[in-house]
Amino acid sequence: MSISMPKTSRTLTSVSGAGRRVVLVEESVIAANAYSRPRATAISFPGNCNCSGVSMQVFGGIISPFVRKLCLVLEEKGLPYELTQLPPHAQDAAFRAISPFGKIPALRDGDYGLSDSSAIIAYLEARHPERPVLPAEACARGRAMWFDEFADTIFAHSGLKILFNRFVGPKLLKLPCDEALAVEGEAELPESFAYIESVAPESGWLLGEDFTLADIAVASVFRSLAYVGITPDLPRTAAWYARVGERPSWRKIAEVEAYRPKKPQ
Ligand SMILES: N[C@@H](CCC(=O)N[C@@H](CS)C(=O)NCC(=O)O)C(=O)O
Repeated sequence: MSISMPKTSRTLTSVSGAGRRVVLVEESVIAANAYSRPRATAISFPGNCNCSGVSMQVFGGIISPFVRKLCLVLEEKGLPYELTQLPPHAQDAAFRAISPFGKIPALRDGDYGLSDSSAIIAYLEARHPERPVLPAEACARGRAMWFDEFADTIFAHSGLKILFNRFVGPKLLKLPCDEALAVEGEAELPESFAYIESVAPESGWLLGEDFTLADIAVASVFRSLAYVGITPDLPRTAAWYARVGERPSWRKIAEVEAYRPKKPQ
């Protein structure tokens, strides 16, 4: 998919939001931007740890399941970061320097940069092993990676055909929509839904007692599908997804997702 590039301008703005500090450090005037709201967006999150200052910067719009997945991992780990919402292929130099193919998300950590949500999460897990999102035990670790891979390359692969062609393209980018592709995605999704229902636990999480990347990756795709009116309706899946929704990390990201900057006067 190719996306035409926005023109951007930058200003420094501070706002307060929902009982916690939200700092808008950059305004990007982005015409019909699928991945950021117009006039959004770099938002700093103090994190739950005692770290002061923000060193990590995430690039990408939160509507993307891959960007949301990464932000949820950062929240679960209590790491402070700044989210700069921009679309794939944005010309922002800092972003392009670390995302060679223009894909979102990308992460900058000091002078280190990386793209691809799974690669970034592997890096974060190695660098910040406290509050793990990947199990240490070999079989469980393999299963976690399987769910991440399933979520990204099977579930999201089908879901994004619908999201792009029924929401992002026509509503945000004003691009013509490929309805045939959306229909194809719709036809593919039930197989993923049936699989998720077959593995969704009656209680707890996909890998047992610990909430892991497996839950984050799969739930994040469902959240993106909500933009096109698709919600989990199979019973075990719906109950598991509701439990995910209770996580403080999920609630925080939901706030970000609901956040609308005030229009300039
Ligand atoms: N496997 C990658 C997928 C990233 C990805 O495809 N992101 C989409 C946005 S949801 C994108 O950047 N698309 C633009 C493109 O494929 O050129 C990850 O997990 O980060």
